[in-house]
Amino acid sequence: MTDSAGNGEGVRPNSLAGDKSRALLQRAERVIPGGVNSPVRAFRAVGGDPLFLARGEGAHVIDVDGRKYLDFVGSWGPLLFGHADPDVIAAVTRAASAGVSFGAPTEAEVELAETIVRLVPQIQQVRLVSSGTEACMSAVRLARGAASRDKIIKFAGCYHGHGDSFLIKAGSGAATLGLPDSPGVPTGVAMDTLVARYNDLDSVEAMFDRYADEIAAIIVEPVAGNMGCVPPERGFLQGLRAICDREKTLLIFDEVMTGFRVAQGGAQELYTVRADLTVLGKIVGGGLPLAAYGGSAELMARIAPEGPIYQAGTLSGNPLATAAALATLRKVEQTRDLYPRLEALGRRWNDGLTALLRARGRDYAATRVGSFISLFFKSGPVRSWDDVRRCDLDLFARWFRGMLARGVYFAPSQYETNFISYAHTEADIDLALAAASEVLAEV
Ligand code: KE4
Repeated sequence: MTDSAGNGEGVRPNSLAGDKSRALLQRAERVIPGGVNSPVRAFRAVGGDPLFLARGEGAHVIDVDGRKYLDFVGSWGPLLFGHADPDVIAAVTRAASAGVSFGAPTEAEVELAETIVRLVPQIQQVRLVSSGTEACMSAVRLARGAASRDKIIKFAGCYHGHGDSFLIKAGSGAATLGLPDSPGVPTGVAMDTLVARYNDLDSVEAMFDRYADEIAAIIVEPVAGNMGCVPPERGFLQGLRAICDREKTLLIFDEVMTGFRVAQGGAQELYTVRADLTVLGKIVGGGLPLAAYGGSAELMARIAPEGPIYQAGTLSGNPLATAAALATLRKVEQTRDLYPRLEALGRRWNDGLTALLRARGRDYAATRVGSFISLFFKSGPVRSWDDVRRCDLDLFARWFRGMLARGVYFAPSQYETNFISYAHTEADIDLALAAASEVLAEV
C-alpha cells in the first residue's frame, strides 16, 4: 500500500531515503529514541526519513543504499579537510595499534596542547575534554568560580551544547524541534541564565542595569551558527569586550564552530577581539570526540588539580582523538592556501546563490563567513533570533528535499549552518548552484 506521495507502507511522507535506510530507521526506532543519537539528525523539521550513511569520501557521503551526495553538513563542522582524510586516518590507525585509552597522560596530549596554545593566541593553558557541551559547561563553571558570581548571559538562538544552563532559548536541534527551553532544567538553574538578543548591545546593557555584580560571564558564539549563520555586526563583539572589561565579567567565546574554521586563530583573529576563555570543538578533534577550553594561565590555574574548580573525564585527551586532532591541526598549520581557498569557494557559492535569488525575484538572506554558509527563507536582513524565527520553515523543507533529491546534502534544519570543506572543488560548488537554480524555480 502506498500513500499519496507514492511512499510505501510505514514510510513517512516525502521520504527520499532508500529501502535500507528506512529499514534501519524502523530497527533503530525500537532501541534508540527517535532512531537517532542526536535529535537534529532525525529530519523531523524537513519531513521524510533520515539517511543512514555508510561512508564518506572527501566532499561526498554515500548512504547505505549506495547513493552518493555532495556533503555540506560535514558532520556539523569538524571535517575541515573532508571525509576520510588520509592523514587523519593514518594517524588514528597508528595510534590505535598502540592502544585505545590509558587514562594516564600521554606525550600526544602535551603536543596537542602546545599546538592549540601556538595557534590560538588568547590561550595560554588548555584542558582537553570530549565534547563541546562539556567544554562549554566547564568554561562557565570556571568563570562562575573565578568571579564568585552565579549568573551568565547567553543569546537567544545560540547553542552551547545541552548543559542545563544553556537550554534556555537555545538554538540548533533544540530550536529545530521547538524545545528551546527544555523540560528537566531546574528553575533555579534557568534563573541564573539571562538571555539577550544577538547583535543588540542595549539588550546586554539592560541585563547589567538589573544584575550588575551578579553576572559571571557572557558566553557567545562570535559568529552565530546555531540559528543558521548570523554574522556579528560591526562593533558587537568589541562592545561585549568593553562591557566585560567595565563590569569585571568574563567574556567566553564559544568557538566550537568558528575555531580553525573562520581563521587559524578563529573568530578572535578574524575580528581582533580578545576572549577571556575560549571553547573549541569540532575541527579541533578532527571528527573524533575531542573538545577543549582554555584561557590565561592565571585563570586556568583554578582548575583541579591545580586549583579548586573541579572538572574531569575518563576519556579526556583520548589517544585516538588526540591523534586525529594533531593530524588535523598540522594540516591547518601547513596548508598554505587553506583559508584563501575556503574563502574563494564560499564566495563562489554565495555570489552564485545571490545571483540566482535576484534572478528569481527572491530577497531571501544568503549569509556567509568564509566557508560557513546559510540561506534564510525570509525577506530582509537577519540580525538575531527574532529575525530567524520568521523564516518560512515549509519553504525551507521543500528546498532541503529538492536539493537532496538532486544529490546535494544540506543540514536538515533552517537553524543550522552548512560548511564547505577544503575537499570541495569549484565544480562541486557549480553543481550545487545548478541544483539550487532548479529548486528555486520549483519551490
Ligand atoms: P557537542 O556537545 O555537540 O560536541 O557541542 C555542542 C556545541 C557547542 N557550541 C557550539 C557553537 C555548537 O555548535 C555545538 C554543537 N553544534 C551542533 C550543530 N549545530 C551539534 C550537532 C548536534 O547536536 O547533533
